[in-house]
Amino acid sequence: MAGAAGLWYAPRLKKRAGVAQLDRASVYETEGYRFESCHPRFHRGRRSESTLSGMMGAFRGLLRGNVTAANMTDTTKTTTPVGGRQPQAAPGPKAALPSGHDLLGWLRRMLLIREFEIRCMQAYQNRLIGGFCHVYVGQEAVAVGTIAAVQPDDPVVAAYRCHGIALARGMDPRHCMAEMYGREGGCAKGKGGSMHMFDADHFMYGGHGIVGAQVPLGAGLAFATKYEDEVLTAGQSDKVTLCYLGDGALNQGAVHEAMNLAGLMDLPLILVLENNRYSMGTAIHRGTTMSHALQTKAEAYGIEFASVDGKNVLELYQCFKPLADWCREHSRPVFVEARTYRYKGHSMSDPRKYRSKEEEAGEQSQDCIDQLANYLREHHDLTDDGFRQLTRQVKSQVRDAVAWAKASPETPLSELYTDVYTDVWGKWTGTSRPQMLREDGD
Ligand SMILES: Cc1ncc(C[n+]2csc(CCOP(=O)(O)OP(=O)(O)O)c2C)c(N)n1
Ligand SMILES: [Mg+2]
Repeated sequence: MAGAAGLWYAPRLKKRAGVAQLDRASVYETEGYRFESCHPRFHRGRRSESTLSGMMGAFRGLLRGNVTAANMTDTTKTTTPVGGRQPQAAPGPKAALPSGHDLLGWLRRMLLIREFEIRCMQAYQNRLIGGFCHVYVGQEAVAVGTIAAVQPDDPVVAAYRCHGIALARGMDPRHCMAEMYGREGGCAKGKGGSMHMFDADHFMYGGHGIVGAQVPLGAGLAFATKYEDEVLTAGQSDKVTLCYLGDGALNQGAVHEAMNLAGLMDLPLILVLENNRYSMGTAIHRGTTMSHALQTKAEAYGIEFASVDGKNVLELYQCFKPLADWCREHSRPVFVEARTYRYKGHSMSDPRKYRSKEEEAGEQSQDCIDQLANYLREHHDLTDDGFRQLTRQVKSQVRDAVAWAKASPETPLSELYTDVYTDVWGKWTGTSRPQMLREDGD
């Protein structure tokens, strides 16, 4: 796991980088265990030994039988929190909204994502796009509102429903569409497709197909930025990592391991839970404990929690921005549930029999694009004509992206083994023995 690997490597990295602070790393002797910590600054505000002795104390208590279900759940008692922290007071008041001009930019981006997705669905039905295809229709406000609240060089990592997030992050729709079409001009040379939108120039570290797999990666990214800032350059951690996950990921072990490390290591990680109510055909309450009180998931790891309306981009931004700023300032993780809905099926082959037409219509009546457009009509000078013009511009941009993708060459076979893994031991040439396995003179 990326985060754990980072922890293990920390003292060695410092040595390699020649950072004098290595000497200040501490060795703890507790309860018969000896372990070495990273630089004390890296453990800001917590004492590792209390974690271990607290755990050992609880363990001994359990053995003696004096820890019961009753006193384990008694929240009125203050105990030394594992990881040294409990969730702290929610950050201050809501953020101010940006200018009307910026809000128009958000509307344009949300329209772009929706049009992009509709064209993807058409192309998929016409068999021009193959493989998996999970569209983001209905969830546009989440990507646009959260990305507007962070800096352009803050790392972003997502699950497989990632076209919208990549576009919100600034990926060129041409490269995104060419990836969908499996063409050489795609962001991953057409080798990843729908689930693997990756754009290092925009600090977008991919869509990921294994449910929850991006969360340890997100923790690792947050660890890397923090380590670089605080240890290698002796500065302040000034980046946050945005890590998106679906409600289905809540039940993945790796997500909980990563949350534990994030809480324990004060990682500047923002987990954005896109709660669209379904994990494939399973409604959240059928597959997830405490689905009515998801703050419990974050509290368990001492992580700050908030739940926001994911269909109202203004409300979302106003709540989310102070949390993101707080995460950056305090270098502490936050967990934000964005309540949203996907209008289409899980993927292209889903007839949506697990939910009613009435439910869908009810959710769509609070459409995120309509809500923002209405606000701009009421509070700024957006006219119906202006809205139509915006829609026309976006349609033409997506038409251009499709034409560009189609004109891009098919990815040649010679690309089959390139960029798959870093060639640490020399280029893999198919039938020859990799360099690492060769004897001298081979
Ligand atoms: C580890 C793992 N288990 C199962 C799957 C199959 N699978 C693909 S998507 C999905 C549902 C995930 O739902 P959610 O996290 O809510 O995301 P959403 O599709 O709603 O965006 C499942 C179970 C997988 N890709 N990876
Ligand atoms: Mg879901």
